[in-house]
Amino acid sequence: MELPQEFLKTASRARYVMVLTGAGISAESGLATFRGQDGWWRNYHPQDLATPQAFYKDPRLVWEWYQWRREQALKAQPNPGHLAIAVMEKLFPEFLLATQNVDGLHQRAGSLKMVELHGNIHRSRCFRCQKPYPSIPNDNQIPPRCSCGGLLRPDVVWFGEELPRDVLKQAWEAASQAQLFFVIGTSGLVQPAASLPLVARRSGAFVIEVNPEESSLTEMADLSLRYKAGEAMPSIVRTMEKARWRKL
Ligand code: BJW
Ligand code: ZN
Repeated sequence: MELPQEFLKTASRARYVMVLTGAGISAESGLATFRGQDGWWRNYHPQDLATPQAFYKDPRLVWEWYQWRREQALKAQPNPGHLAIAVMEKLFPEFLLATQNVDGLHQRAGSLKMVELHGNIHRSRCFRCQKPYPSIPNDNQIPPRCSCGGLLRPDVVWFGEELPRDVLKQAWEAASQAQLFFVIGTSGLVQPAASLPLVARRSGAFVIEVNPEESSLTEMADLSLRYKAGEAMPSIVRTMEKARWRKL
């Protein structure tokens, strides 16, 4: 893959690097995306599954959807895209991965410098008192119950809900400092995550997109690579590593 000189030069000198990922990075691990041909929102309405109102109306349906996805995520393996990002964090003094994914695959690939913007499917919390549960309790009831009697919900961020404040603050700060910003496998339609590359671009970052399809962020990116993440990322990371040795 030919990478332009301007990108290589930025990559060879950058101190601050940020990566935003979306469902597309886990597609090659066999997990469905949201939008697009085989995406969840092809057959389901987001408002029936990914809102607090949906859970209030039919907690069992929502819980079972997440239960199924939890099982799929546990069966899945991190792919070369996840693994390359875990390597990338070692190349730069300041690095942050902000993922919109809830599947836990980045952590399993070894990423440490990361935040989860939309929570994590493997944790739960009480819908009534907000008590956090670091895992999914073994309970015969669907959904399981909190010690207060309330229903447990997955610890994810649904439409209309605020993202965890500390997480968003950290991501916003990293975006405004980034010199190089990767947008990988996201349609860039969901806010506020989709604003992070714009914040970075406004502060002078070089923005590079990796996505086999055009996205709503394509237009603002300095470079768009029409590849699958698992195909492109290992070679991009290797090239950046060499460029840093040589210090172009
Ligand atoms: C590949 C590939 C391969 C395929 N390699 N690529 C401003 C304007 C308009 C609306 C809003 C606004 N601000 C807020 C809103 C409302 C709303 C919103 O953004 N709506 C828009 C959709 C219109 N946002 C919110 O409600 C957010 N909350 C909020 O703003 O709160 C404000 C508030 C403040 C104070 C008090 C209270 C509230 C919350 C958003 C939460 C999103 N939640 C979900 C579910 C999470 C849990 C779960 O997983 O079930 O997050 S929805 C879903 O979309 C999920 C994803 O993280 C998110 C983004 O999707 P993503 O990752 O981009 O996936 P896809 O499928 O869209 O794209 C996949 C891409 O991969 C495609 O481009 C493919 O081509 C590509 N691809 N294979 C690389 N191999
Ligand atoms: Zn409770």
